[in-house]
Amino acid sequence: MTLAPNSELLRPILHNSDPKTLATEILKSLTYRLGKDTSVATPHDWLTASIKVVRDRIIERWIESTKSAYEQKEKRVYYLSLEFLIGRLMRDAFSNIGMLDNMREALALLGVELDVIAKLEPDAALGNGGLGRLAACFMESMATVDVPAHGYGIRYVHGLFRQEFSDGWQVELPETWLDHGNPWEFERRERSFEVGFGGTVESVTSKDGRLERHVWKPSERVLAVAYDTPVVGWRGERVNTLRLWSAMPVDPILLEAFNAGDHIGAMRESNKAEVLTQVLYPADSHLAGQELRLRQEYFFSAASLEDIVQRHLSQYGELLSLPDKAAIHLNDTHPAVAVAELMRQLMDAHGIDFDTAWDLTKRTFAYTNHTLLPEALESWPVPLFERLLPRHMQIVYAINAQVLLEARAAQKFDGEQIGRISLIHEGSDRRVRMGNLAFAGSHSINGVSALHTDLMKETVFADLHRLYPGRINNKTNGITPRRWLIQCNAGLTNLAREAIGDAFLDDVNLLSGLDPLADDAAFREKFAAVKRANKQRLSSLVGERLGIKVDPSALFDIQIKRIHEYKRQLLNIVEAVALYDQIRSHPEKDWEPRVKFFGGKAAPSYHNAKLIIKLANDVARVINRDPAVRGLLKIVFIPNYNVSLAEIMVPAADLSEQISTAGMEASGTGNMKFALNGAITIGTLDGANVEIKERVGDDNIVIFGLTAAEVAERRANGYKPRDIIEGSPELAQALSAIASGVFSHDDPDRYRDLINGIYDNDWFMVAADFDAFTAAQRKVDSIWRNSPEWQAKAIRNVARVGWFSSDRTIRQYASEIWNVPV
Ligand code: 26W
Repeated sequence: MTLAPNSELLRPILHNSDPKTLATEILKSLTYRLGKDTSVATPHDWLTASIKVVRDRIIERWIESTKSAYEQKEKRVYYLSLEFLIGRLMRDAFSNIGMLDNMREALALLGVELDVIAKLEPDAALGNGGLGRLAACFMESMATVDVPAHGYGIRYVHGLFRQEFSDGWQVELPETWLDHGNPWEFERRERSFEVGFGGTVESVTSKDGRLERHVWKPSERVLAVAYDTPVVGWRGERVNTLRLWSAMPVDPILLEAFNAGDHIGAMRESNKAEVLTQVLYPADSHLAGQELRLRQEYFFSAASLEDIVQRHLSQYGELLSLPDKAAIHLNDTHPAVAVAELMRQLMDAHGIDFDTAWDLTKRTFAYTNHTLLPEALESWPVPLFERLLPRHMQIVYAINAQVLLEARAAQKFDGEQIGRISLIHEGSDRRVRMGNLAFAGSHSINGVSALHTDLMKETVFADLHRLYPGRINNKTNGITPRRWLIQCNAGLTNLAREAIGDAFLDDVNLLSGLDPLADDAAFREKFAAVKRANKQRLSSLVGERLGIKVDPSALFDIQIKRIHEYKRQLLNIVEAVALYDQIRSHPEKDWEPRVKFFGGKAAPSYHNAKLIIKLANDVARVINRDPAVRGLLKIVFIPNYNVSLAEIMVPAADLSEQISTAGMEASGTGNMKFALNGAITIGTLDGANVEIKERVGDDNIVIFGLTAAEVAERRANGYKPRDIIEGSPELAQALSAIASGVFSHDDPDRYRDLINGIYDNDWFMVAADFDAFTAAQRKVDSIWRNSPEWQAKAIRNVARVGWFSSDRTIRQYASEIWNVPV
C-alpha cells in the first residue's frame, strides 16, 4: 500500500512518545480538554485524558488510511452488523499502536496507575454474544491485514443488560456505558441522513402513460447521525472506521403544536425518534416479531447505504462500478433489508432499471449465516413489513417474481420446493423470509465452520443451494490474537517470546514453534506457572466479588457463553450433581479437586434458560457448603459475564466446555480462545470443535457424544429418552434428585417441569449424551492426574491453533468473497 505523500512527515509525531512527553501531554489534555487540574481530577478524568492523548496519535494514521483508500481508488469493505461486542478499547488501542508500556510509565510519573484506570473504562456491550464479538474481532483484523473497511451499526445508548443474581435468579439491570461520555468517538452531525417509515408509494408516469418511477412518501422521518470510532490494527498500520448511527428527531420540537399550547405533545415526536437507538435487543435466538426491531434494522441499513452510495458517487460519479469498489457484507440477516434498500436507491433515486439494479446488488452483497436454529431465522409478517416499508414490500415482490421465474425455468423443483425458495412464506400467516432475501441478493453466502456450512447446504438453504449452486462457501470463524492472547495473557505471551522469539506476534501461526517444547520438562513447568498465576488472578476476583474461596491448584473447568438449551449448561450441571453423589458415596476414591465455573446471560424472556441459571446457583449453594465434599468440587457462577470477564476467565481455564448438541452450534469462538490460552477442550463434534480437533490432534482434545448425523438419525427414528434414563443409574439418580427438590427445599417443584422435559422429549439430547459425557470427564481426570501429560497437551493446543486467527479468516473473506487484495 502506498501511503499519502505527507505520511512521512507525520511519523515523527507518532514516534515522539517517550513517557515524559506523554506525561506532559496527559496533563495538557486534562487541562485543556477536560478543564480540570490535578487536584480535582477523578480517576475517570485521568482515563479520558489518557485516551485522548493516544487517540490523537491514532487520528494521524486514520486520516492517512482514509486518504490513501481514496487516492488509490481502493475497493472498500462495508461490514453491516446490528451488533459489535467490542468490550474495552483502551488496552487494545494502546497496545496495537505500541504505546502501552510508555503510557503506563507516563501515568506512573503522574502518580496514576494505568491498570487501575483501565478498569474504569466501560465494557461496550453492543452485542449479545458470538456474532457481535466476531464483528469486533473482524474489525480489528481488517485493520491489521490492511483491508480498507467501515463497520456500520447502531450506537445503542443501552447495550446488553447488566446481570445480577437475586437469590440465585437472574435480574436484568440497564447498562449505561455512556454515563461518562465516550472519549473514543467523534460525533459527525454533518454526516446525517433522513430515514423514512410508513406512508405511501406513488407511481410517476410519463406523458404517454408509461410507468417511469416510484416515489415513496414516508409518513415518518428520523435523522440518522453518525458517530465514528477509529479502529486501529496491530502495529497501527491501518486505522479503519466503526460508524454507529444514532437516531434523532428531524424536527426536535413541533413549534406549531408548542405555540398552540400542546407543550408535551410538541416534544413527543422527538422522543419517538430517539427510542429507535435506545436499547439493544437482548435476544440471541428469538424475536417475537417486534416492530421496533424491524425499525432498527431498516434504520441502520438505510443510513449505511445512503452513506455508501454517496461516497461512491462523490468519488466515481456513477453507480455502475459500485460492485468493483464496494463489498457490502451482511452479518446475518439482521441487515437483510439492505438488499431491498439498495434496489430502491438505485431504481427510485438514480433511475437505474430493475435488471441492472439487481445485477449490481447481487455483485455487491455477501451474506454470512450464523445459525440454523429455526426460531432464529428472521421473518417478518407481511402486513407489518408493508405498513412500515411499503416501497420495499413492492421490491421484495419484484425480486421474488424474478427468483421464482428462475426456479421454474430450472425445471428441477416441485411445488413444495418452489414454496421453500419463495421469499414469502405463504399461508394464513404470510411472512417475508429474510434469509431467502439475503441469499437471493448476494453472490456469496457463507457458513462459519465446515460442518455448519455443510448442514446449511443440506437443511435451511437446500433448495436455494440447488437453484444457485456455487454461492454457498465456508469461512471458519476466527478470533483476534491481540485481544485473546497478547493482551489477556501477558504471562503466556512473554513465555512464548522468551522461548521462540517475537515473530509470532505478527503471525500467530508461528506459535507452532512451541510444539516441540511440549516434551521439555523445564518449559512445561514454566507454562504451568503461568497458568497458575492466571488461575490465582481469577481466584482473587471470585474471592473479592463473591466471597467464595477457590483453590488455584484445583482443575478449573469453565463454561462461559450465552445460556441456551442447545449449549447444554444443563448437561454440565446434571453431571456435577452426579459427581457430587459419587464423591459422597465413594469417599475412598481418589477424586481430583475441581472448580466448575459458569458465566453467561439468559435472554430475559427465555424461561428455561433463566431456570437453568437458578439451578446452577441452587446446586452450587448445596455442594459448596457440604462438608462431605471436602472441597473436592465447587461450583461458581460469576454474574454479568462480558468481554472483560472473559479476558480474565479464558487464560485461567484448564478445561474448556464446548458441549452443544451436535449440529446446533454454528461454530463457537470461545472454543478457539480457550485453546489458544492452553486449555484442553471437552466437546462434541459440533461447529468449529471439529476443526480444532483436526488441528490439535485427537490426543489433545476430549471428544464425546453423538455426531450431528446421529442426532438427526435419533430424532427421525423416535428417540426415547426415558429408556436411556432408566438404563443409566447415575443419570436417573441425578435427575430425580433435582426434580424432587434436593436443591430447592424452599420450592421442591421448581425443577419438575424442566426435568420432565428431559424424560418426555429431550430435544437437546441431554440423556443420550450423558454417559459419554461422564466417561469423558473421568478421562479428563485421569489426564489431569498426570501433570506433565496434561501440560504437554495444553502446550500443543497453544502451538496448533494459530490457524483460528481472525486474520486468516479475514484474508479468506478478502480474497474469496470481497475480491480485495491482501
Ligand atoms: C433474531 C434474533 C437473533 C439474534 C442473534 C438471532 C440470532 C442471533 C445470532 C445469529 C446468534 C449468534 O450470535 N450466533 C453465533 O454466531 C457465532 C459467530 O459466528 C458462532 O460462533 C456461534 O456458534 C453462533 O451461535
